[in-house]
Amino acid sequence: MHVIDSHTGGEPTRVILDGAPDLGSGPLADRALRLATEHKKFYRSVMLEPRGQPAMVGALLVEPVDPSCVAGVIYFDVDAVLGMCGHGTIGLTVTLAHLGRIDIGCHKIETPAGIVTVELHDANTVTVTNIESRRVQRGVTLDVPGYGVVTGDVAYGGNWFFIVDPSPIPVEPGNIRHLTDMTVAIRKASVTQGIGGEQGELIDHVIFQDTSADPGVHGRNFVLCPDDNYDRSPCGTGCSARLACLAADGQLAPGEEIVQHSVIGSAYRLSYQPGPSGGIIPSITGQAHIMAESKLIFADNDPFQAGIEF
Ligand code: PYC
Repeated sequence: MHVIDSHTGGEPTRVILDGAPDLGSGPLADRALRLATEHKKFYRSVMLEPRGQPAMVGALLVEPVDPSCVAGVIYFDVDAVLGMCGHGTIGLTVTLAHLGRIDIGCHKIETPAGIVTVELHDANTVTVTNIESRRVQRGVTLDVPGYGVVTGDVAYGGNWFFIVDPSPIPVEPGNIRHLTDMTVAIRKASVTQGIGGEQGELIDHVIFQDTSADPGVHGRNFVLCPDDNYDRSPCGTGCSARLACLAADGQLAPGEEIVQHSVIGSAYRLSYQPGPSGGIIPSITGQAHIMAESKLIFADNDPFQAGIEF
């Protein structure tokens, strides 16, 4: 299996070029469901140690349905198949350029959540124009065992987010263990208390939004992903969901740009335009760097052929 690894603001993406199971040729959402239900062992083996690393997101290249797209892609982490992935799309775009498959300029990429547009500015810098994003519930209270009542918004940005602003814990690297424990407890409470998307979709990510002392920086976030790892980048789909909340609250005007930092200090530039269905169309600009071009080997006599499971 040939893969190319990149990182977007520290958050790794592994683009799978070959060697994956055949998912057929229907809509990407159907192919993503097939990956989630029939090929869990496959995608876990690519993400788990020793071949993968914590927080890594896989990007499986597939044939797009829409021929105007340069690629189709299905994203996943070790525990879930994702609707969309912002940092992964920045990493994928830089990888496609590295492979010589795209040039500087605008291109379309098909994902299970819909078609997104990417603009490659230079070898590392990409703007993703995401699918329409929206806030679906404001000021939802959750009773979180061990932590008490927590209030947040439910919003969609290609994945489902519970966003707590202001963060109850300062968003800084020294607090990552504490931030992880509390956000995991919040996600579990959202499931047991039936809080999710309009169609009962599960909250798969939790965001704590903090202020930033850095001049010109709007804020610093901590984003919990489905695999209980935190996003090293500011999370493209999470920033989309958060932009939808800022827009709904009248706190950011269309076209106004802000800089969002992650807990480790990597940056995205963000803005939005009004969407056709009452939500917003987010733009996320960030940078990715290629780290490795590798061939993964899954030898039959390898005791950890399927990865380290416990
Ligand atoms: O950037 O959208 C994102 C993302 C989702 C999970 C990890 N990163």
